Amino acid sequence: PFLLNVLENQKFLNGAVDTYFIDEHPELFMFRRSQNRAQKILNYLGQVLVNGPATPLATNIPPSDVTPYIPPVPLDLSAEAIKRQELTGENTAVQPPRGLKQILTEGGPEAFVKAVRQNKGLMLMDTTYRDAHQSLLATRVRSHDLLAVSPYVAHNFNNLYSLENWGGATFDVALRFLHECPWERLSDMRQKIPNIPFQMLLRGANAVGYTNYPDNAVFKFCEMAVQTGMDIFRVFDSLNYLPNLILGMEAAGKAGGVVEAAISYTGDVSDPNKKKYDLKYYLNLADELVKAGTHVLAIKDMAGLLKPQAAELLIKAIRDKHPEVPIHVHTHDTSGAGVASMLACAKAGADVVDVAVDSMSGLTSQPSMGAVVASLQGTNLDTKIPLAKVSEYSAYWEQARTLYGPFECTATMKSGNADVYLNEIPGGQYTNLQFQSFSLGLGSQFEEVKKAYREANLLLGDIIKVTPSSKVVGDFAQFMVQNKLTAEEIQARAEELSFPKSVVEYLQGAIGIPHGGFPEPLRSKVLKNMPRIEGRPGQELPPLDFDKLKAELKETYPDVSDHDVMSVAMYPQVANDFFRIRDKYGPVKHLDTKTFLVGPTIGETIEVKIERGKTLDIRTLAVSDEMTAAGEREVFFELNGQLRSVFIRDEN
Ligand code: 3PY
Ligand code: ZN
Repeated sequence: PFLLNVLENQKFLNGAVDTYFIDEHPELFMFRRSQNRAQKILNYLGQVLVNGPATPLATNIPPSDVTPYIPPVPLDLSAEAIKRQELTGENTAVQPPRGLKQILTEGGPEAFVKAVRQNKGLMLMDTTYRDAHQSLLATRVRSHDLLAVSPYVAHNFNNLYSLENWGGATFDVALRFLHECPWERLSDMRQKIPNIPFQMLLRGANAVGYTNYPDNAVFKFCEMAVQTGMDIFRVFDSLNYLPNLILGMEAAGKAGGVVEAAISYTGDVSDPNKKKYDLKYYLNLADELVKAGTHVLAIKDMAGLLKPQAAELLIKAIRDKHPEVPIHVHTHDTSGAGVASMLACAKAGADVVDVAVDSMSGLTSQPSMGAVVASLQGTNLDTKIPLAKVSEYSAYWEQARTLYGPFECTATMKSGNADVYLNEIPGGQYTNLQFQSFSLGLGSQFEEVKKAYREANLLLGDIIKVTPSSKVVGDFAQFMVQNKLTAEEIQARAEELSFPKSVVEYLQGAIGIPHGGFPEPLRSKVLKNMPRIEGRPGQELPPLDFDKLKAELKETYPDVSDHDVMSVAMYPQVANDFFRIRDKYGPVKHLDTKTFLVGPTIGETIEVKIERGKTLDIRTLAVSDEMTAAGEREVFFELNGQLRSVFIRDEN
């Protein structure tokens, strides 16, 4: 077994030991070699210095030079803690106050649900760690910056219903662009935040990907997520297709998680002219999800279409019908009406609403935490979260956000826009489409794409639009704009046009069956004799053989973990690329964000804390002008005072 030294032994670090423990565990004072991690990090820095960013940057806004101020937490000043501090060189904080996580651990989902229903004020989920940066910063926020403020969150936001910090696009982006392991992120956050329930977004049968996985993969994924620290699973399906939803719910429930089945919201329940998604449709879906055993019912307003009067109507109706079930509402602030809508939800009987900390809120992100907290202060819905703490937390993110200039949506997005009620584009996709149009140098194209998005949606029969069905509509819209095709032309020429792959697969039934069925005659014209999938797409897939997959991976990566195997199950190519980068460059997640993105500057000294008590001081000295015969440049560093150099192939 792996023996833990003083820097790693949790029992020791928590102070739950006496002098006998130290005498009986000599390994506490054994230290392994640093496994060449320092050399690998130097290779990474050299690579970025010689060849430029190792992850694509999206805007020309550079990352700032700021070191965000981390608000402090109360320290443990007991004699044992001080002794520990002398040994490890690190302070220990006092235990953060109790939160709903403890109730969940002690009494399971039933006790959790009861506590949420009995709570008098409005509860909040903080999306800052997931949806907020997925919507504003292309999901690029790194573990480094999430973990830095995590102790503060644990100590000051123990009243939260949950912290949304995993799932959605974060899994893919962590591996693909941030070169860090999403599982490590989860367990690191858990260590720092032991008292607030963690929440993730699970794309039903699509787990954290864009396609269907074999059922056993979804089940095992949820099981591992719970083992690694996840608590609440918001399960949705991009078409509200029940068989897909129920599969995700079963997987989350069997894993021991809190099941939060989500109804994806579109249209406008308060508009009598919009008949396809009316109150009856949503109430019926709510009944089905409650019947299927959901612990919590979520309304997932991914595009921010739930206006205050619609919110009141919908939430009241569900509240009356299901008095026992907590209601949790998610929205995006794209139009600017988010705060008003969430207040309306709270008044109509919702237990929990989603907010992002002020400096990470608004636009296509969630409504502002501070605005909701302040609006309810002194009322019977008071959140009991101190506004001053929200502001301190916000100040951290205001600074940390400047590190992500290369991914800032505000490079193009300057304000909210109520045209979302017309085009119904989900928050994250809205930012992406705007960005794509502007990067083609065609700002005006965004207006066309938004109009085409609306038409494409209608051509497909007015569907629910969220990952991955939103991609189908988005691809269709871009196809229309690029080929200058109107809706009438599409209908007339459907047999001869070559449609985007995602549209064809959607019509084949690859992601499920939409409410009201597929559009005819469009479907028949497009598919002709192509095969059609009947029923739940994933049910035909053979189970994934995890043992075999692990054995295969071990041939190339002898140290591969079960987490790694699951990453491969979700994203085969992306995960393999990540393993290669990890082998070559080591734990780059420990680099500060500016250095990770654009590398150090010559003459600069950076600190890289690669584990508790082990810090590398790296000073970048020079990059040689000369190239070797092999086409390499030598990059010189001072590592903890010693001269070191690496040879990097010049790829320019
Ligand atoms: C995701 O699937 O990542 C979403 O955020 C959908 O709203
Ligand atoms: Zn969202």
